[in-house]
Amino acid sequence: MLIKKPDDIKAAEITSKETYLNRRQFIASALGAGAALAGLDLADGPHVHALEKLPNVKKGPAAYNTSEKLNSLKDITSYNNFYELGVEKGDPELNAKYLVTKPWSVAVEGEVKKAKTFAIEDIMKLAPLEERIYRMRCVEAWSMVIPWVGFPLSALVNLAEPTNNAKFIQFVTLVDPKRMPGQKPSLFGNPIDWPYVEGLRMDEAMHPLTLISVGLYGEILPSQNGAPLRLVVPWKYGFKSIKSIVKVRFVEKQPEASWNKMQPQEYGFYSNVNPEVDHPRWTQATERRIGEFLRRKTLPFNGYGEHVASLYKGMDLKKFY
Ligand SMILES: Nc1nc2c(c(=O)[nH]1)N[C@H]1C(S)=C(S)[C@@H](COP(=O)(O)O)O[C@H]1N2
Ligand SMILES: [Mo]
Repeated sequence: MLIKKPDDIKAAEITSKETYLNRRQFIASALGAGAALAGLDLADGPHVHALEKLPNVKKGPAAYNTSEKLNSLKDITSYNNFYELGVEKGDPELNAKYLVTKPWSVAVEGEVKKAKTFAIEDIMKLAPLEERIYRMRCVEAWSMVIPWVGFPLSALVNLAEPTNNAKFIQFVTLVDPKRMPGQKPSLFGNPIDWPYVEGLRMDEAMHPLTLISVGLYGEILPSQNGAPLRLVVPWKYGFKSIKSIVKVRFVEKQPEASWNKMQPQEYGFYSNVNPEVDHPRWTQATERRIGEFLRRKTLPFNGYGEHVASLYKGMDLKKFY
């Protein structure tokens, strides 16, 4: 059986994340040193970004933009998962200032006819920027509505001219402990085997809902949200939407993806939002929209089923979770 119920899980199988957090909290409170021990800069206070407005952003297709109430900029930039900037939800905002994103380049490589390294400035001009208002659903059962700015990943793929061998794309995040203090060697061990990597099947990558995002709320992407560019795949759990990308690698075989590699029985490669497949340790049938009190029902494919369900026709989504 692939999906285990909570009582089937042995202590040894509890995620590295949970062990890491418990150990960290234990040591921190035992020594009374708090976050300083983890090398995080809590004393400094949140970093206020001098964000830059993005010019010429057009509205995305109405069929894709949800009309649900947006989460506030504050919610979107202060409650984050970004382990490179720390493992607590508030850490990425506090450590955002370290993530300097100029200069930045992205290598497009592997099974393509036009391998090329792009400067971020050129990526920004690769395709017209659109506002895409998407529901985002984290595997930890919280969700937000975010007005992304970006362009379909397909624009980058088409430019690269994949060969017939290109069946998947792997994405790779920056490794640089100076700019990503969560990557510094620590007493508590590593929450993730850096770099953070993720992958999509080629048809998922080409789907018009799949974005390269370079901004939100009309401005350049704040560091804590994955500056200067990140993936956005709204029908999948949030961890597929990899941040601060430096490499886009076209490959023949299903590539490694960080959470899937660490805990394959908890996190599948596909990771489509599915209220019928519970996480072994909690339900995925409901979720908490950040800013709301009552839980909502989680929708299949996070509500994007009419657009994406056909990609998985004939696949057993309980097996390929
Ligand atoms: N490189 C990298 N990308 C990442 C993560 C991470 O830790 N490192 N966390 C993921 C998870 S679990 C989620 S839910 C989303 C959160 O994106 P947001 O903070 O912009 O809402 O980013 C994803 N991308
Ligand atoms: Mo997540």
